Amino acid sequence: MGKLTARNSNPQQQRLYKRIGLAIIVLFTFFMLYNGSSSNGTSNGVLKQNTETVIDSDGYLRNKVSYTPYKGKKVKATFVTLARNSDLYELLPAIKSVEDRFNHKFQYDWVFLNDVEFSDEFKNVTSALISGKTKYGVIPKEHWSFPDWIDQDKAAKVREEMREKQIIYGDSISYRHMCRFESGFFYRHPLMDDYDWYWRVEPGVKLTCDIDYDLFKFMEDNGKKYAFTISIHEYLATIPTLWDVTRKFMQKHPEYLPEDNMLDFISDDNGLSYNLCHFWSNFEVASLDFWRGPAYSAYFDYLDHAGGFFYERWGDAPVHSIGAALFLKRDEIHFFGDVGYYHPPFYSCNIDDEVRLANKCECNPDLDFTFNGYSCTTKFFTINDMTKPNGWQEHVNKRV
Ligand SMILES: Nc1nc2c(ncn2[C@@H]2O[C@H](COP(=O)(O)OP(=O)(O)OP(=O)(O)O)[C@@H](O)[C@H]2O)c(=O)[nH]1
Ligand SMILES: *[C@@H]1O[C@H](CO)[C@@H](O)[C@H](O)[C@H]1NC(C)=O
Ligand SMILES: [Mg+2]
Repeated sequence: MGKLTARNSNPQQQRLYKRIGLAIIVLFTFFMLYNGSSSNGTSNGVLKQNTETVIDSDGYLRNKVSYTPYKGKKVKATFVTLARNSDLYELLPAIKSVEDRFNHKFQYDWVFLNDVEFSDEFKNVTSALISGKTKYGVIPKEHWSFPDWIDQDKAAKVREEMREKQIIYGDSISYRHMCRFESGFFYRHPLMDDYDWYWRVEPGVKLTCDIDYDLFKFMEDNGKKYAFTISIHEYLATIPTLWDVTRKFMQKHPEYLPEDNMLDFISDDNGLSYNLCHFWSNFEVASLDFWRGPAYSAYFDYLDHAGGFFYERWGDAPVHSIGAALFLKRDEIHFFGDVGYYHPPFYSCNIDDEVRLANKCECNPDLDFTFNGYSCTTKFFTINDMTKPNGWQEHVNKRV
């Protein structure tokens, strides 16, 4: 009897009890540390990865990756990808890099949109990689077709001329529907109604650095509405009258332009002409409510009726960029210089060694496009009084 209490046990047993006590304390401490680090989601060393079978939004049972649930505060945000079924195997590495570098820590949803039904294979395979909920939507016909005010013969003639001039995608009908959809409709799709923020992802892109903080929450917490990684000059041949139409809109609706807008990013002569600078819209983290708001809605409508999506080849990148530069306040536009990003053929790769090593980047800083002469991000730094990193001049003439 009495043998099980420390008081009247022998020294050997007392040592054993001490060890058990110590082990309990160590285990408890470890448990608390584990909980602490997983609740801010930034310590991926302790994230548990499993697969689970879930009933997806279309009622199918699917295998899905699942991680230790993120317990920090999230915002209403989603990834969004417009894609064809045939884009699947170019898209998967892009999704995987976004999941591995960012999303497995935060587990945001992913919306897929297509002008036709996604295949079962597309849904099965993408779902298996994505840590958040996956949703698949078909685009309504009105958002992917010629509006009735467009003269189809005139549009066909333009495509033929552009084919002869070898203007990239100049002869394509589907590319025009895509640009019009991305300009004015993706944020109105019913599947996007659940969200305030989106991050656009395209086939063939890659994240080349770890992102250990929540980019969406950063936007909300810092009053940002539009963020980019790469900017560039547009081909003038695709948008000959876009600026004329934009100027007419500005004259009609001066009330939509805030005092402290970023006109100086898109015009070097106070609005007389467009300098062709635009944010490369294949990467965007932005506010859906900005596009849904009165200023941009009226602007898109005005452009759509002018017909340039079909009579020229207006891209969603210059359209979004002009909208953001005119209707947002200067400090609502953000450059994510710490997000390593690649869309063929350009990289955004921070030239500061410290940033790249801290974020475990895999990109070659020699290939960074940010300060290349054909980029507009140098201008973005200058007009916003931002300090350029040491060595930026060496990149101006680098081949990319
Ligand atoms: N559903 C659907 N998606 C499309 C279609 N055309 C393009 N997309 C998608 O729209 C986005 C932009 O198309 P891209 O072909 O990448 O256009 P881009 O980035 O200007 O050109 P690239 O340099 O070829 O990448 C991608 O996410 C495509 O998957 C289409 O006809 N149908
Ligand atoms: C997709 O998954 C469903 C449900 O698990 C399965 O029935 C179907 O055969 C799969 N289809 C393809 C093409 O992989
Ligand atoms: Mg692309």
